[in-house]
Parts: sequence; structure tokens; C-alpha cells
Amino acid sequence: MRKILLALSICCGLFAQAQESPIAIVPEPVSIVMPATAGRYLVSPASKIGLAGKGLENSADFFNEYLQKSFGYKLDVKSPGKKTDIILTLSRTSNPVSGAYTLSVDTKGITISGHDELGVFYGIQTLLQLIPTAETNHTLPTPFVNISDYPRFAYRGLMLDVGRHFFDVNFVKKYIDFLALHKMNYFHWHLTDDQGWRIEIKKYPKLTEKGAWRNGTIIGNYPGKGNDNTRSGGFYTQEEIKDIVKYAEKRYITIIPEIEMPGHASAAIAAYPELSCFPDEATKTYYFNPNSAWAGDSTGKQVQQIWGVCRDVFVPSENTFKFLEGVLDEVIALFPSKYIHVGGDECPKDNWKRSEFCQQLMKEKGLKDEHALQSYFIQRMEKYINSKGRSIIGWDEILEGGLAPNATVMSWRGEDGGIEAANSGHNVVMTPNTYVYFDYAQSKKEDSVVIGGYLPLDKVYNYEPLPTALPADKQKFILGAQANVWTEYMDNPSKVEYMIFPRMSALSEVLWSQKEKRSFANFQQKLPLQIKRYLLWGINYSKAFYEPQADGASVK
Ligand code: TNX
Repeated sequence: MRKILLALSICCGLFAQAQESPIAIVPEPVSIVMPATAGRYLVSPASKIGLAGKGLENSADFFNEYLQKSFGYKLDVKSPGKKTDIILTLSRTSNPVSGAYTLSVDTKGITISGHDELGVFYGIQTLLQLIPTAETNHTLPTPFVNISDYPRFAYRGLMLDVGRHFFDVNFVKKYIDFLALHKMNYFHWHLTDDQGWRIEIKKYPKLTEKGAWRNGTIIGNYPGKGNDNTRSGGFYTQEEIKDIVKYAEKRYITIIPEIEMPGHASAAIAAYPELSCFPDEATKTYYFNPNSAWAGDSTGKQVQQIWGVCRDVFVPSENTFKFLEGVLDEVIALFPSKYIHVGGDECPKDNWKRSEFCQQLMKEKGLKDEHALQSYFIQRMEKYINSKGRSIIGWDEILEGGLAPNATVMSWRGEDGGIEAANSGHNVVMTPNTYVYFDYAQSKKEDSVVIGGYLPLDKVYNYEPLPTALPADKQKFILGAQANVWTEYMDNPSKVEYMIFPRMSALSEVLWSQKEKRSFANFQQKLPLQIKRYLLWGINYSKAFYEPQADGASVK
């Protein structure tokens, strides 16, 4: 019955949509003007794309790949002339913002004019939402319209945790496409964690020989109902990473790699036990929940099989710093990103407290407590990264014990860390768990295991990244926001898709659309067509917003 109602509501939604307006762009553009005379331009396999400007091939390629996947053909690309239907061009717009574009469709065809290459690329994303999701007589009737658009925030991100579960190159590319289709520009790649090290480092081969694999995983929510006793894992070779970085560049997406330190380091420690304060202590004996079942060898250092926060963290020794510098040298060579993420979150201080070495180091360096030691750790790494011409980003715990001078902060434990950092003149990316943790449930009755929490669609949609508590002159430090996809309870691509859609579409409006243009009511109107696009992309998505028990604000 529920299914029938759902189908009906989608159909009715679409019908209403078709009656009112064929236009449902996500994220909502700055301005959409419908011409006095309505009509449609017919894009067909015979249509030609004309490129009037340098560097526009990426945009034409993306458009063509989309057409190929969706409808089975590509359009010819040439210099613009009389017979080009779709013209991509560059011209300085009145809004000198990178990524600004105008798009017009009329009887003569389609023109996308970008402030820069990026603007043309975003114009293409809009065009992909103007064309219908299905052909009519082998044509794609595209409505006459004039659109002018530019982004609100400079940082529009999504993170993927590949440490808890490994996702292959194909899915990572798909994920990057999801970002591009939503006009997002930062992919934060969480590459290391207690449960797996995922990036090949030539200087330290054991990181992936040993650190990329675990002997089992707890079943169900922590502490688990047993262990699946299945070896799992995987990693990206440097060649694969280069390929992915290039793929992202063509989509104007910067990949920020994250190498976690000093906590969430069990996989690295399993590979190189000397990175621990207590190399001879077995993982199981001092960090093992007695209620969690363990698979395989439990002697020595092991890659974690349970979720949560582990006490076996990096020892702040010269050997560890040398190791991390060696790792970062290779990371920096692979990723052109200005930002390198060093983690910094959830580093329990238990081991540092009982380690003679750490206590002695604190005395020598005049560090008053273990928080100051964490700060010393991060500041050392920051100096190294700065010496290579890059900057660090870290989770908001890097504020504890004194913030590294040039650091950008990702505020995840609510908004407070971000407010504090912005008040002291640091750049901030907002990622509050209260609004953008896509591992949280989107329904009160999830039918698969999730970490918990409750983050329905409208809550994401109504998130405002500029906190009212922040004075006007400090708001410029908020670069934007990002949703985090922690994958403890996502062990396959389809589950990740289910968790991010449609919340990611809602987030894209938070990040891109002008504040006064945002309306959840309007977003709900657009959702049925957005779902048709999901179906065209062949992806999974959550239907929680149609559920009767969802909050009043949710789609009915
Ligand atoms: C906290 S957010 C973490 C992650 C977990 C996540 C689960 C952050 C910086 N650390 O390690 O996966 O919660 O929601």
C-alpha cells in the first residue's frame, strides 16, 4: 500500500511539476527568467556543440559522457558556427565570482557563458537538469529560459570515509560525479583510520601489506553481536590515486587527502608497532571491548575490528615525526590540494599519561598537559606541511591546547569550535554533526543498521552555515560547509548512496544557493524530478521523507 501511495505521490508531483514549470534546478540558481513566449529547443543526436574559448573541452566532455550514459549518444564538438546548437563561451559576467555563468535557451539554441572555465562547467550541470530525463521521439526538448547564477560559498564539500570500509576506484569516481552534478568543489578523502590504511606509501610498504586488511568486523551496532570472521580491506595504488586526482580535476573538484594523527592510528601501528607508546602491548589486551568478538590472531598489534575511539595512538617521538613526514612527502606529491587534512580528532590521552617518554617530553618542552602535547604534535606537522607550501586542515580538537597558527578548522562537534576558530581569525569549514552527518538516520525506522542520531531531510536543508553567534566582521572566515559520510555501517556503495541521497541534494542548496532563494517548500516541489534523475543515474536513495512517521516538515 505504502508503495502505491509513494508511486502516486511521485506521479502527482511530476504532473504538478509539468503543469507549473518544467524547471527544477538543484541547487536553486540566483535567477531564472522565463521568456514571454514559452517554447522548447530540441536537442537531438544531430546537435553540435561549439566551443568558443580555451579550456572548455572538460565541460563538453562531461555533457557528452552524461548523454552517452543516459541516452546512448554523444554530440559533435567543433568551433562555433552557424550550425552549432549549444555554444559554450567565456565572458566576464557582472558578478565577478569564479563559477558564475549565464545560460539561455531560445529558438536558436543554447548558450552557456561562463565567467571562467568553472562557470561554463556549472552551466553544463544546469543544462543537464533542463533537458528531460527521457527522450521524446529521439529528442530532448529543453525549455526556453534565461538563467544567471553563481555560488554563495567558496567551499562546498563532501567527505567519504574509506578507512572503515574500502570503496573501489569506480565508486570513488562515481562519488566525484555526484559532487560535480551538485556543483560542489571539495572531495575530502578520509584515507586512514583504525580499521584500515588505504593509500600506498612506497617508503612504508607494510602500511598497505598489513594495515589495509583486517581479519573480521563486528556484526551490527557496537559492541556488536559477534564477528563476521571475514578478512576485508583494500587500498589505492599511487597510480590509481593519480588517475582519480586527474578525474576530479576535470570536474573542477579539489581532493583533500586526510592522514589521521595522532589518534585513529591503529592500522598504521599494526604495520609499524614502534609508532605506539607501548609497542609490546597487544591490541587486544589493552584495547578490546570484552563484549566484542575478535576474529583471528589476537597477539601483537592488529588492525581494529570494532568501531569507536582507540587508546593506541601515535607516540610523539622523533621516529614518529620522521615516519609521518615520509608519508606526507608522498601524499603531497600525489595531491595538488593546498590543504592537507591531518585529522586531530578523538585522540585519547590515556597512553600519553602513562608513558614515561611522553611525560619526560612534556617536561622538556614545558608542555603543561597532554592537550598541550597534542597541540605540539599538530604544530610540528603544520610546520612541516607549511614548509612544503601547503596548509593544514584539522578537526576542531586541534583547538585544544592552542591552535596551530595557519590551520583551517573543521567544526564537527556542533558549531562552537567553528565559532571559536573564526573569532580568532582562522578559516573554518562547518561540518556540524547536528546538521550534516550523513551517517545519521534519516528515518525513525531505518530498515538497516545505522550509527544512530536522526537527521531528516528538512533539517539538512534548513542548516545555515553562518552562525548568528558570529559577529558580522568574522563571518568571512566561514569558507563554507561539508557533510561527512562515516562508513562504519556502510559496507557497500548502494548503502552509501542510500545515506547521501536525497540529503546531498538538500545540502547543495545550503552551499550554493543564495540564502533568500532557499525554500524547503520549493525544494519539495523539485524533489520528484530530482528523484527521476537519481533513477536515470541508476542510484539508490532513501524514501524516508515520504514516511508518515517523519517530522511534520517532511515531504508528504
Ligand atoms: C566521530 S567526526 C568521528 C568519526 C566517527 C564519527 C561517527 C570525527 C572527526 N570523528 O571517527 O566515524 O564520529 O559519526
